[in-house]
Amino acid sequence: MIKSRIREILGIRYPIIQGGMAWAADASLASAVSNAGGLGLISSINAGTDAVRNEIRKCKELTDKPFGVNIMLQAPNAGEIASMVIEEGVKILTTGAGSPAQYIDAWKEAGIKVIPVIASVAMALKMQALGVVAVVAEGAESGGHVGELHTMSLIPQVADAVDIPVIAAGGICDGRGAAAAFMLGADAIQVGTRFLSAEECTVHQNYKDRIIKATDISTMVTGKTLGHPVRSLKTPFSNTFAKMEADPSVTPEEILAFGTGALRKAVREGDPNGSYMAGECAGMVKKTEPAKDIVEDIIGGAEKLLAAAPGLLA
Ligand code: TUI
Repeated sequence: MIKSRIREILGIRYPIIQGGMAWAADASLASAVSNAGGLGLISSINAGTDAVRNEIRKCKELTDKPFGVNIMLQAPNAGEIASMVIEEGVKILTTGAGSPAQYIDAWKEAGIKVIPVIASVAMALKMQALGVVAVVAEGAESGGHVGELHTMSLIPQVADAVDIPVIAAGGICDGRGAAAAFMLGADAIQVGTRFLSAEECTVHQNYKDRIIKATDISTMVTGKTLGHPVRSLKTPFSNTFAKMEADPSVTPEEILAFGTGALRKAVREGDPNGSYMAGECAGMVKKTEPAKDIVEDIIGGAEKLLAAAPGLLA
């Protein structure tokens, strides 16, 4: 068993949380991960606030284990979601793509444990000062919206800077990545991309097929010129997006309009012209399997490697 403060804080068996992936992380996936002993998360990015509310209610029926909600702070309905999770009695929140400072007092008053996703030491320190229970430090290997630092250098710097537990994210897909994250000072890991291939994940089959076919060089980052870098699979959509960004005659508004709705089209419809967000480790995802097998493979693999670590010494 891996020692971890996070297991006790969140009431979970294994120190693994599932990424709150926009449009993809719903009650089906979150309850499967929670039932497997990790922490499942429901994304706030869905067909509106009431759709997210429904997913929370469904999840309560599908598991009696702890689960949480991820709030994407740049979404137009973030404020509405922030109140709705209190009404629904959600106990654990992760937040992404910004600072949750304006909501923290209300959430703490409601007894909610808040875990912001951060991408720098400065942001980790700000969040610790707000009284959050942990941070997810997310390296730029991740899929979706990314920061600048990568996991290998981000995790130890954040772990040195804060006293609260650090959950490592970005590029972690199997027992080797998990073991490495614990060695870097993490208390737990967050995994996104591999769970996209889970049997219980409701993304379109085309999305799963693209992840399973991906190789090491299948992802790219677009959106830097817009101040919103996003890692996704290389597709005609992402190539066109990159070309538009490089063309001075194309305005940011035109690029944004081109990108609007592209993730939903990929996740829900399998549209070849959609945005297939995925992390660098997509190339390591080889098959569809139950979420329970994914959790056990990652944690079991890490335990074996950590137990065998003295064997690495001469
Ligand atoms: O939020 C994510 N990843 C996401 S959100 C998302 S939704 C989307 N939909 C359509 C187009 C684009 C995105 C897809 N993937 N990860 C968490 C994360 N948060 N990564 C980095 C950060 C972050 C960055 C800056 C957190 C805080 C921060 O602070 C800035 C500041 O100082 O306020």
